This record gives sequence, structure tokens and C-alpha cells, in this order.
Amino acid sequence: MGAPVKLPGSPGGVLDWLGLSKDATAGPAPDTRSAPETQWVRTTCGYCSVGCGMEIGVRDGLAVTVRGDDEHPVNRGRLCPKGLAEHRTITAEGRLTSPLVTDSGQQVPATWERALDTMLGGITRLVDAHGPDAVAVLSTGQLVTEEFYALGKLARLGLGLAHHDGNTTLCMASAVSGYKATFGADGPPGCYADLEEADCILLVGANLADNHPLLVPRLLANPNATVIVVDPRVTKTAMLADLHLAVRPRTDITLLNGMLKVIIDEGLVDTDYVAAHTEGYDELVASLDGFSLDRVAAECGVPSHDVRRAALAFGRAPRAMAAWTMGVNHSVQGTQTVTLINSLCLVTGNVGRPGAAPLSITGQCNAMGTREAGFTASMPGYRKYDVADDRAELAQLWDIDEADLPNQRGRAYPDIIDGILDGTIRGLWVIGTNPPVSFPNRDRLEAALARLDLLVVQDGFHTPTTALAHVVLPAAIWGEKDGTYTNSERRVSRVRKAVDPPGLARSDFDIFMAVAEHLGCSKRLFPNWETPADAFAEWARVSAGRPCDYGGMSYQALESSGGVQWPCPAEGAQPGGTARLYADGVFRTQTGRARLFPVAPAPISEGPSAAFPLVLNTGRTVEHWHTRTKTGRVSVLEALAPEAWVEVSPADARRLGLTAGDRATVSSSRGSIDSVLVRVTATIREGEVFIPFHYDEACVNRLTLDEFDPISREPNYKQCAVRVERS
Ligand SMILES: Nc1nc2c(c(=O)[nH]1)N[C@H]1C(S)=C(S)[C@@H](COP(=O)(O)OP(=O)(O)OC[C@H]3O[C@@H](n4cnc5c(=O)[nH]c(N)nc54)[C@H](O)[C@@H]3O)O[C@H]1N2
Ligand SMILES: Nc1nc2c(c(=O)[nH]1)N[C@H]1C(S)=C(S)[C@@H](COP(=O)(O)OP(=O)(O)OC[C@H]3O[C@@H](n4cnc5c(=O)[nH]c(N)nc54)[C@H](O)[C@@H]3O)O[C@H]1N2
Ligand code: SF4
Ligand SMILES: [Mo]
Repeated sequence: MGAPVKLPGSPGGVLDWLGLSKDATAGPAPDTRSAPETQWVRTTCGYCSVGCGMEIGVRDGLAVTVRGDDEHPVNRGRLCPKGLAEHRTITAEGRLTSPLVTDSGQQVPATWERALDTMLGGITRLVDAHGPDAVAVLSTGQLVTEEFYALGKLARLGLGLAHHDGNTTLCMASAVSGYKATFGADGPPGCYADLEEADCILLVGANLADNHPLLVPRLLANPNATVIVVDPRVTKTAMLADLHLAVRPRTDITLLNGMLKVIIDEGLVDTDYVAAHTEGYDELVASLDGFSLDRVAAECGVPSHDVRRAALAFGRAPRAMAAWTMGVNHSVQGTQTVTLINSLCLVTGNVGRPGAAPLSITGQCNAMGTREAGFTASMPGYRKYDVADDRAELAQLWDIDEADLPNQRGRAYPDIIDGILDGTIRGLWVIGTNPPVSFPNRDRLEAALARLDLLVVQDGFHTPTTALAHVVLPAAIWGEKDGTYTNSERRVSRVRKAVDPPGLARSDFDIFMAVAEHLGCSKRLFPNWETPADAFAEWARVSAGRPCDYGGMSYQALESSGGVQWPCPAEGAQPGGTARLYADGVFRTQTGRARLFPVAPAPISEGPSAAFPLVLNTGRTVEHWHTRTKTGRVSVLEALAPEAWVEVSPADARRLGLTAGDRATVSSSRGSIDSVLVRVTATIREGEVFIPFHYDEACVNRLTLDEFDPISREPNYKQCAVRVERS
């Protein structure tokens, strides 16, 4: 791309335009950095998976400000608007300060003793009467890894529950399944430095400028790269690209097949790499027969010369990377699309070299941690439930009988919801997620939650989910607890406590330890554990020799370096860990070769109809975090984006008689939302509309389709059919 653009009204250029600054006190506010009594606590941002290094300024026991960590290898001092206001979440209104139990239909404050009695009494009764299927745990990507590691053991071995999954299935599950299919194991192969070193960067369904803002400076640091953005909307990220392919919804597979065909026809395949390191090439080539440029252009709705240009740029680049996020994963074909992105990189020999890799950009601050250490889709350390060696090794490390390990994963999130609806699951422990706002088809989800005999919710704030709970457990949040997060480039960083949690709130770690104590399984599962550091020490041992090897990491090493990338074995590790996976071209499949898969596109199951003629796309904006339990309470962010809106193309607006600023009702066959602010904008194509999913008050998940990828079980959040009318 060309020299960094200066956008109108932003004297500092793109970074100012994107609101990326260095500290929370910039501008007219007094510079508290010089106030002698301010203590600075080095930590990692608790919002997105970029994993920015920052410091919390503490005075008189209060978190009063934050600033970017100039030394940090990820963000080099800058923070985005959410990071810059993060200290404000700690003292925001709406924090939970006491356990609550339901007494004659009313939630009332209770002691921890009483809350744990009610919770564990309830769980034990359900499991005794109906077996380990009767209660499920739904967790998150926003705890520290030490907590995930503890929770997995507690849920599967302590409580003995069959089903434990989390909101990461709504998010990264398709990337995980796609990596496993192609490479034989999970783990993002590339790293952020690749953004600076690549000659061509393909971004598929990833709006970095809003959602991973501090990756944009990394991209802008590489003005010679050709940046290609594939997104149906003209996002801020698309505005930064050399080439924007505004594909029709969910036509990515067709586009990628078309690009692969051009690459093959033009002789741009790295035949040596393909011969030495892959399998399935002939089947892949055969599957591309029908994908002529004309067909691809017609189906994707983009000019054929742009498809060709993208393919040539990627195919000819000495170093090319392909990164993606939810425009890919949020689809019933998510896993398959991920394998095709991997194939594009493999066929062109772009794996394991600087600037040359596939890279899933993760969502939550520690979605990676639960993939590594959680006990959900796999056992800790990516050990498989059905592999004898994995079982034997884990049992030995934990000093337990191998027969005590479960022999299969539990239900995935949407299948837990189905289990509640059919009466199999009667109790649910929800930790750090807010399903009524975030799960597709809210009516059906709420019907499920209403059926539960026992709903326990553990959160830092009052939320739409805590409002439904029989037992509420108040949790400490970011800034109030210790541990580690892993970011999108496998970088493990320290998260540190700056202040005490309010009232009776406790860290999730302490809550899990208290539950274990109450159950009487502490000695068996958590021998001599007192703090997260004890969990980390055990986890470093348990992960040794695994793909996510922490063997050579210590809290001290993480603190001094701004993070270490796994694998980092105890012996022979590079300082800072391993920047890229698969540099040797040896993969974790049976044959050691990566697998290429043919993929056929499937039509959207709920295409536009007479009653619902528009395709609804959903996603995010930079100011807000998910269901707004945090950012909705930070006035500087809330003021920037106080309510939901619907983006409508000028042509549709004309046809519907809508003008900017009108209020609209948006309906699907599942539900409707009222009084949504209309934005008429040419950034969206005729026939499509976009609504952010952050707003409980105008919850777009009342409209979305509860249809899931058959392999990863991830929801198809990005396309369903709706109607828009003036309210
Ligand atoms: N500000 C902010 N940042 C966040 C978050 C947040 O809530 N707020 N959440 C974090 C989390 S958990 C996640 S998972 C990430 C998500 O990060 P992103 O994936 O960047 O976020 P989305 O806005 O959900 O979707 C990205 C883009 O996919 C596009 N898209 C829709 N349909 C298609 C399609 O068919 N094909 C293609 N190619 N693109 C399509 C949308 O138009 C949208 O611009 O963000 C993380 N960062
Ligand atoms: N339509 C549509 N729906 C979507 C998406 C979309 O693009 N479109 N995106 C999906 C994706 S990718 C994701 S990741 C999900 C996210 O969906 P959710 O997980 O429901 O969203 P959050 O608001 O992040 O919920 C996290 C909860 O944890 C609480 N919390 C924060 N810190 C802590 C802590 O330390 N301990 C505890 N116990 N609680 C804490 C917060 O207060 C909050 O209530 O939404 C999904 N839903
Ligand atoms: S880019 Fe992500 S990690 Fe960095 S400050 Fe913003 S929200 Fe935090
Ligand atoms: Mo996510």
C-alpha cells in the first residue's frame, strides 16, 4: 500500500483518526504520570486478543489511569479507546459486590458460605438424581489461563460433569477445527511481525481498524505490502486497503477457489513445497475446474479483474500472509473456509517463514488460554480424549487413575442449549459470558434458560444473565487479579492485580478454590495451590512437550520481556519463545504432511425472500465490547456509541422511504427489534444491512439464525434474512 494516508480532519493521520493514543491522560486533563504518589502496575489489556502491554496507575488504592507500555513488543506504547478507558471499568456502576441467592423469587445478598451451599447442594442433587449429564458449565475466553486450567479440572474431575464448553465456540471454534484439519493441531502459525514483513496481506472477514486496532500500526509500518481486504462492507479496514473485494455474503469459498485456480493456471504454485510437505493436491486441483473467473466474479459480485489481481498479488508475492476473523468463522462453512485459507498459503509455500503464514486473529483477551489449558474440546495441552498415550501421560502427571479421565468431550455450547430444551440438562453454571445478548435466536435461548432447575452465574457485573440466576457469584475483573493471557500470536503475557475487588467479590481463581474446598476435592486436584502462580507452575509442567509448551516460561521471564510465544520448551527455547510454527514444514498429522481439502460452496440457507428481502450482517464497533457490560458503563465510550443502528444502502433507503436519523423496526422470522437508528450509507451494498450486536436494548440476536457449523458448532451470525420498516 502507499504512504500512510492523512485523512481529513485528523492532523495526525490514520492513527489519530483511529483514536490510537499513548495514555489516558493525554489532552487537557492533568498528566498524572508526574504525580509522585502514582504506582504503576505493568499488565496486559483485558479486552481484545491483540494483547497490548499497559500500565495501570494506582493512587490511594484506586486505579486512576492507564498508559501504554512503550517497551511492549505488541503495541509499543499505544492503546485504543477501550484500552485507554479500561481503568474506568473497575469502578463502574453495576459491579457485583456480594453473592446473591434467590429467596421466595427475589435475589437477596448472601454470605459466600450460603451461596456455595445453595449452588453445590443443587448441583449434587441434580447429578445424584440424573447423572453427570444433568449439569453443564459454560465459560468464556476472558479469564486468566490459570483459572481455565483450574476450572477444567474442577468441572470434569471434581464435580464430575460431562459438559463443559464456552463462548469461544461462538468465536474461534472454526479456526481451531480448520487448523486441526489442515495441520493436525490447533495453533496460529504466524505472528504480528508478519504484518510488517509480508509483501502481500490478505485480510478475510477481519475489520482490524475497529476490532484489533493496535494491529493497524503494525500494518501501516509496512507501506510496501499490497493489502487486500475481503469484506462485504467498506469498513475502515477496507479504506486502508490497496484492493477491497466487497464480496456478496458468504461467497468467500467461491472467491478462494477462484484465486487458487488463477494461481495454478498461472504457474504460481510452489511445487517443491507442495510435493515435500502436503497431501491432497490433485484432489484440490480437480475441485477447481468449474471456478472460472467469470463464474467467481458473478457469484461474488466483484469484478473479475479484481479477483485476478488479488490472486496474482498473493501468488507472486515472495512472502504472503492470510489473516482472518469472524467474517470467516461465523458461518456454517467456517471450518471449511479456514482449511481453504490454509490451502492458499500451503500451495504458494507461505507457511513458517517471516511474512508468510496463515493467521487467525483471535477475539477475546484469552480465548487462546482456554484452547490450551481448558478441558473442553480437548484435554489440557491439546491432549486428545481418545489417544491412549495422551491419557496415560496426563493421568501420570496428575497422579490419578487413567480411568478417572473422561473419554470424550462434552457437548458443545449449542448442543448444551439443545440439551436444556429437551430436559437432559437441568443445571447450568455460567462464568464470564452473557448468553441472552450474545447467543443467536434469543427467544429460544431464553426459553432454555427458563427451563433450568438451577442457574448459577459468576460475573463481575449485573447483567441480563445474572438477572435470571438462582445463585450469583461476584467475580473480580481485570485489574483485580493475577495470571496470564495468551494473545493471537501465541504470546503469553502477565496480567496483574492493581487493586482489590469491591465488597465480597473474589477472583475466579479464588472462587474455584473455594468450590473445591467445599466439595472436599482440593487435596486431590489442587495440591498445595494457594495462588495463580501455583497453578501456573503445574500448568508449565503439564504443557511440557505439547504444542503449547510453557516448560521454559516463568512469571519473571514473562514480566521482563513483555511476553513469550509458545512453544517455549525448558531446553533449547529461543529467548521470547517461538515466533512462527512449522518453519521445518513438518506438521502434526499422521504423515507429517499438511492436508489440502477441496471445498464446495453452499448457498446461504436463509436467503432473501419476499417477506424478508434483506441479508442481515452483524458485528462490532471500536467503542464497545460485546454485550457492553463493561464499555456501556464507561461514559466516554458510551457517549460515542450510545445506541444500536442499522446501516442501509442509499438504494434500499429510497425504496423503503427511509432517511438518515429515522427509526426502523427490523424483523426476521424469529423476532424483531424496534426503534433502531437508521444510517444511510454507501459503505453497504444494496440488499444488505448491518447492525452491531452490542445492545441488549435492541438485541440483534433476536433476529439471528441459530444454525451452526457441523464440525466446529460455531453459529452462522453473519447472514440471515430480515425486513426493515419505518417504526
Ligand atoms: N471494539 C471491539 N473489538 C473487539 C471485540 C468487540 O466486541 N469490540 N470483540 C473481540 C472478539 S471476541 C472478536 S471475535 C473479534 C472479531 O473481530 P472481527 O471479525 O473483525 O469483527 P466482526 O465485526 O464481527 O466481523 C468482521 C467483518 O466480517 C464481515 N463479514 C460479514 N459477512 C462476511 C462474509 O460473508 N465474508 C467476509 N469475508 N466478511 C464478512 C463484516 O462485515 C465485518 O466487517 O473482535 C475482538 N475485538
Ligand atoms: N449477532 C452476533 N452475535 C455474536 C457475535 C457477532 O459477531 N454477532 N459475536 C460472538 C462472539 S465472537 C463472541 S466472543 C461472543 C461474546 O459474547 P459474551 O461472552 O456473551 O460477551 P461479553 O459481553 O464479553 O460477556 C462476558 C461477560 O463476562 C463478564 N466478565 C468480565 N470479566 C470477567 C472476569 O474476570 N470474571 C468473570 N467471572 N466475569 C467477567 C462481563 O461482565 C460479561 O458479562 O458474542 C458472540 N455473539
Ligand atoms: S487493541 Fe485490543 S488489546 Fe490493545 S488496547 Fe485496544 S482492546 Fe486493548
Ligand atoms: Mo469472539
